[in-house]
Parts: sequence; structure tokens; C-alpha cells
Amino acid sequence: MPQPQSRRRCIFSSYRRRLLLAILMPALFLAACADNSASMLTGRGPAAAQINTLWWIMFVVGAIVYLLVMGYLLLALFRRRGDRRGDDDEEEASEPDEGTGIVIWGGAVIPAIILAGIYGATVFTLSALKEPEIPEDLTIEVTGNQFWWDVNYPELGIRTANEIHIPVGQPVAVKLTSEDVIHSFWVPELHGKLDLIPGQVTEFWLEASEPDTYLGECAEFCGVQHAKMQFLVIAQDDEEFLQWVEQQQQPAPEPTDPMIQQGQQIFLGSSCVYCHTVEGTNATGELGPDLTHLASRSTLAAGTIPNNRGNLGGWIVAPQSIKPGSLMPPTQLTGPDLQALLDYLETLE
Ligand code: HEC
Ligand SMILES: [Cu+2]
Repeated sequence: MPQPQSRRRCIFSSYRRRLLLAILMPALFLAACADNSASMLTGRGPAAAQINTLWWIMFVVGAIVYLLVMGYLLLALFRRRGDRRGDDDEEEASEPDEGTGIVIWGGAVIPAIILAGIYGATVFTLSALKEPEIPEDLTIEVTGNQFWWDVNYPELGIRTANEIHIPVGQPVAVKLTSEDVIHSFWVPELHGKLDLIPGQVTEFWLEASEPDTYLGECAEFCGVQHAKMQFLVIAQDDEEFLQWVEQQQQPAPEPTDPMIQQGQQIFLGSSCVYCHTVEGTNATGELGPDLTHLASRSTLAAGTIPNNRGNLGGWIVAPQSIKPGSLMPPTQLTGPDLQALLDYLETLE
């Protein structure tokens, strides 16, 4: 009978096309991973390395199971077709219990063994992540705010924002909490995620094996600007880290230049002081990031824009067009006043 034959061929060729599509589709998604600047697959600290190993175990086991199941499925599909094409008089030879073994082994016993193994590996990883190999001797308190990070080093008397400096090769304790809603602290290259919960303190630790700048982000949807709630973890060797500590421990310098003094007056006479702190002045607001060492940071508004004079001016005048929904209102200033204010802010190193 020619008709079903040709219909069959048609199905086969479109099936082949679909198979090709099915293979190519994931490749499209994977293309997004090409820039691995903050990929958890490039674990660069002991905690991330543990998570990485677990990820590969799960990936390889998952891939093997997938390939086996798909192979078995294809086998079944082609076998059926062959059977049907063959002599019609031969009855379907399958006995009612022929597949029972496969259902019991493939559907229950083997999955149970694999899942138990993965569960074991997960529990092992979780307990290995609980504490670093050597105890931490530095604590960092991070408080989540819509949409920025307050960073406090209680033992060192340092307060900063959106930028966490750590000594390389040493674990530091991280204590997390939130001022408003739930956020999540995630530095993919260094550790897993941990929630920041209002009224509660969650704890874990960070350690970077190499000096570098690691991107961190909020991993729990927290409002309109959730996507622009990033931070940097900067791992430095001891000398550089101590230098940074010393610099951050200084109060803001008292200006002597008349232009900068004028800028300071504009700052202290504006609404800025209700929301921002500059150590050593009357500005003690806490609704926004501490600005005492603003000029030493590399980004503004939680990783949204690079910290330079143009962006700083734009941010002060129109924060809502840079980060719509952020909790800083625009400030109207004349050109000369803005320039003087910028001169002052640039001295806050
Ligand atoms: C009502 C409170 C409020 C006022 C008033 C205010 N700010 Fe802000 N400011 C914020 C908040 C909140 C942020 C964090 C915004 C974000 O990243 O989502 C911020 C961020 C900033 C930043 C970026 C800091 C960083 O490290 O990312 C600068 C600089 C800044 N403000 C300067 C000023 C100046 C200068 C004034 C006065 C002209 C001012 N702010 C007035 C609340 C305020
Ligand atoms: Cu958040």
C-alpha cells in the first residue's frame, strides 16, 4: 500500500527536523552563558568549589539518565514501526508482564538509588559549607535596603556601601539582615545564595582564592529596581586590604579650598543630610548609603553606573531617570552649585 508508506516517510523527515531543533535549541540558551564574568561554574573560592563539584555530579548524572531514557524511547519508537511493517499475521508477542521488570527497575529502584546518592552528596556539601576550614577573624554585617547594600565592619569601625573588601585567601564571616523586604546575597563565583530577612540575622562566610573583583547581586525579587541591586566583592592581598582599612577609618577631610568649602556648605544645607552620613560632619542620615568615602568606590547606586563626575552629577539631579523607583529624590541645584557640590563629593576618598 503506497499511501501510508509515503505518509510515514513524511513523518520521519519532520521528526528528523524536530530532533535537530531539539538539539539546537539548548545551544541558543547556552549562548547566554558565554560571558562567564559571574558564573557559578567558575568557582573561585573553597565554598564555590564545593558547590561546583555538586553541580557537576548532578549535571553528569542527569545527562546520563536523560540520554538513556531518550535512547530507550527512540528504540521503542523504531521497534514498533519495524514490527508493524513486518508480517501482519504475527500477533503482538508481548506478554502482559514483559515490561514489569523495566517499570520496577527503571521506574523505581534505579531512580531511588540515584536520588538517594544525590541527596547524600547534597547533605555532604551542605555540611562541608557550614563552616570554613579555619575560623574567621573578621566579621562583615550587610544590611539589604531597597535597592542598595549597607556594609559595616563592626570590629574595624568602617561603614561603606555596595562594595565589600575582603582579604584574599581568608574566610570572613558575613552577617545578613534587611531593613525592608527580603533580599538575597549572591556572589556566584564565591558562594551560594543566602536570604536577608527583616528582623533576623542569617550568617555564612565568604572566601576568595585569588585577588580580584567579584560581582554580587540581589537574588530575591525585592521591588522595581531589584535588577539594579548589585555589589562588588574586592579581594585584596593583606597589604592592600590594610591600606584600604586605614583609609576607610579616617573621617572625611575638612576642606580648606574655598570652592570645596562652598560645596560642603551646599551639601550640609541640602536635604542630603537627612538621608546620608558623612563622618565628621553634621550629616548623619541613614536612609541612603554612607558617603564618607564615596570617591573611593567604583560604582554609584549599587553597581548601576560607574563612579565618575558626570554620572555623579546626573545621579544627584535626576536619580529617577537613572534608577526609576529608587528611594532617592531628585535635587534641583544651579549649575555652579552643582559643580561646587561635585568638587566637594570628589574629595571624599
Ligand atoms: C530621601 C533620602 C535621600 C535624599 C534626600 C538624598 N539621597 Fe542620595 N541616596 C538615597 C538612597 C536611598 C540612595 C540609594 C539609591 C539606590 O542605589 O537605589 C542614595 C544614593 C546616593 C548616592 C550613591 C551612593 C553609592 O555609593 O551608590 C549618592 C552619591 C547620593 N545618594 C548623593 C546624594 C546627595 C548629594 C544628596 C543631596 C543633594 C542626596 N543624595 C539626597 C537617599 C537620599
Ligand atoms: Cu534586593
